[in-house]
Amino acid sequence: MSRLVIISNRLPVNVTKQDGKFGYRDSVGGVATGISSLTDHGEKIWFGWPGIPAEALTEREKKEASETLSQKGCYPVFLSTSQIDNFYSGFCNRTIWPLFHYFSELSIYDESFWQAYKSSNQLFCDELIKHVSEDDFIWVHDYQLMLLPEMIREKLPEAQIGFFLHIPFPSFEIMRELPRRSELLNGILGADLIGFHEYDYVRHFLSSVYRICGCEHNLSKLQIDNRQIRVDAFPMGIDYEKYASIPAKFKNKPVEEEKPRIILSVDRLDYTKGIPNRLEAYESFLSKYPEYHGKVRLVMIAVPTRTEVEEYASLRETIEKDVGRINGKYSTVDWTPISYMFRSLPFEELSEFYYRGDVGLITPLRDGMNLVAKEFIAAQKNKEHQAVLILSEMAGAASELSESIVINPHHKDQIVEAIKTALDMPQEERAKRNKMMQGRISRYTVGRWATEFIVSLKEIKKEQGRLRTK
Ligand code: ADQ
Repeated sequence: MSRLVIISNRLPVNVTKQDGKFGYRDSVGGVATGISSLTDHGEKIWFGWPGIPAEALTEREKKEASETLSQKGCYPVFLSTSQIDNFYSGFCNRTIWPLFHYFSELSIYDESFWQAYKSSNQLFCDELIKHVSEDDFIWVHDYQLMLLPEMIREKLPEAQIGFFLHIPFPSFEIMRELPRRSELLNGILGADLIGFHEYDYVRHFLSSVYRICGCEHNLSKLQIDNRQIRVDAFPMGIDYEKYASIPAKFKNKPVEEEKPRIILSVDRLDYTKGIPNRLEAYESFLSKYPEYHGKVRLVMIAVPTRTEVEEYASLRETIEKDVGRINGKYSTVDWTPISYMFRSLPFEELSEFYYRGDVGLITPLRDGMNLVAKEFIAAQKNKEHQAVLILSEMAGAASELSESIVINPHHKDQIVEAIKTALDMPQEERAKRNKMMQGRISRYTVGRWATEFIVSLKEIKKEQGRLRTK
């Protein structure tokens, strides 16, 4: 019986070691939730880095951790400290991440980063090959593993391989800047099914493949060496019920209109998320509409991320200075205009903020999808006082959440007016807009996303079988 094999940079289990003792903590992100709802596709196994540097473990300890993890269907790929620095913090987060989000001025190309990227992808491949066969369905995730589909194909020519990119795929004009562009594209083209969140990313990918590798496409199909490849959009959803059922938990707490009303923002502290732009617009709003002083509060929750990369540390400083300046300028004894939290919140706390928010302010400069926007809208289900979502057109989610107030994050005055419009929007209008968006995101959940991807991968296998027997 074929199995479903997932490969991502991180395993859904985090391994820690303290005083010689191992700890295993599940970190169930969106992908793991989607995969867990795939009940009809046989056994599922997962490959990824368990979050601990290889040097922290002896050979015996690695064996012990591997045995424990394999009971959870997880197979660890142990990355060394140098691979974590040059592969993960280097090529992944200082070369690819900024470039694919259109921050080309921040993208650094360093030959040692590239070598580490290749050798790390090879390490994932070597681990995988020990455990899988050509009967399995292999699903590779994200920008850290773009060379992997081709590497697996070399070892298992008949394997069914899917690849999904969670970040934007940039236009050819950006992609052409990358010194290793053709190696990366050929790496991805080792897959049979290539998925993106949005049609725009599909279009960009096909155009780069044509202009850089010379491969023509027919709609969403490509033919390489007698192998047909499908490229398509699979917009990732959320576990809708988990967020839609939030209000039940707060039933006993009277949630009349909050005083002051809450403008909520939640993201990783990343330069792609447009946090300084958001603060600048909020400051401008306070200056233009003084009648809202004391009546609104921006609650900004930023999760620490990639703190070892310089740009993230300096961004944090900028944000903290901005928050301090705005609070210094406008605070009174009874009112602080911004509450800023620099930490990750457990689901219970995060959901309380989603529930209490009056306006969701999500302003990324680029974002593959942005699941926070969908979670916020789902959390409005069954709530008496509906909130309004303000969403950047640069987030993949904007095409499914078109009833939100869609803004250009570079247009400060537009954000200012959007905040005013959101605060003044009548209840019926809020409810009408949210209902339409909830309808859409409740149908296209993360479970459906995973199912459609895997079913498409299986269809391609059948199709290829037919082509071969013709
Ligand atoms: P991210 O850039 O991390 O993901 P996003 O999709 O918005 O962006 O968030 C992922 C998850 O993080 C959400 O489920 C959210 O609840 C959680 N989260 C955010 N802030 C939190 C906090 N303070 N505390 C606890 N949890 C928090 C990347 C891409 C996105 C794409 C996803 C999925 O950059 O564009 O949507 O992958 O493909």
